[in-house]
Amino acid sequence: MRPERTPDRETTLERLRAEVEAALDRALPSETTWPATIHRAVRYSLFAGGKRIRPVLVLAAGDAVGSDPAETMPLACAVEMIHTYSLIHDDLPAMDNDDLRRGKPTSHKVFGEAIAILAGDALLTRAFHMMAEVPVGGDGERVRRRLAASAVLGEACGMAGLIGGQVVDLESEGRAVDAASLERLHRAKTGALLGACVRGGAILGGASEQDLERLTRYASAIGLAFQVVDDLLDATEGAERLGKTAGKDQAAKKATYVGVHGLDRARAMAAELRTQALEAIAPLGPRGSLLGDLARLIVDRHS
Ligand code: GRG
Repeated sequence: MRPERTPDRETTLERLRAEVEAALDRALPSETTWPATIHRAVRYSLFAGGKRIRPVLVLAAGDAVGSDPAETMPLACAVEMIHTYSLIHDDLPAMDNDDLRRGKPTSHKVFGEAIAILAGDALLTRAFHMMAEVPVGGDGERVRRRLAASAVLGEACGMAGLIGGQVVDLESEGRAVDAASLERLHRAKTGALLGACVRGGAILGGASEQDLERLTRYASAIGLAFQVVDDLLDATEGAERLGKTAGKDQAAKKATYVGVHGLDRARAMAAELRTQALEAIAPLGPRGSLLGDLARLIVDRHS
């Protein structure tokens, strides 16, 4: 089913994306700043044309709880930096060894492995630096929320989340994986960071306990749906549309939803997760409309 999105909502998502682009640009030194190589490498990957789903999720979660975007933008930038670092490192020869990302040669192909590793490290470091940039003597409640959101982010990209998922993903190559292990792997590798976008955005926006619980259920569903759809796209779309090597999962004997459940079942699971996400935020009414659009976008996307 095609997503139902009104021109107004399309425009809102486009506007949020543009605001994220501008904030990311402001958050980083120019390419001529010393030492220029690292700034060129960081900017090369960060501005290579990512869809910006994660930062827009942060802003949408804040919007759902009535937050000013200025409160959630530092986290929006931080998650995109962390996501980009994970892609740069994932593409390295020691990991997935890929030549193409976001439609361009991968970082190590352009800058060499050492600088690609450092570009990833720089993005990860700048992400937490941004979260810590609260004016000294500033409002205590804002500091408390920043700390809480930073803890959520740290957990999501740490050993129980992104890193742990990547370790299990590497260890699973060429091995039979059962459905429960596959779900756990996907929830860690992909779902944890997406979950941190939603929960972190809500925390920065001052969500009530009840809204936070609803948004956590939403995040759990879209986090898994994102990777199920990624597996489907890898199996069904070409490299031109994806901007990365297609069919890689099967070639590398990766543990995927398509491999374990088959195409039809994987499609049905993605649709079911979209329904679960929409049900979780239904009590928010119009406040949750952007998050609803994003859930549809995540499941119905083609790249
Ligand atoms: C190296 C610590 C470390 C982790 C790597 C990101 C990752 C974990 C692996 C990359 C391969 C993969 C399938 C990751 C799952 C997350 C995912 C689907 C990334 C692609 O996200 P999109 O589609 O990409 O949002 P853009 O380029 O649009 O931002």
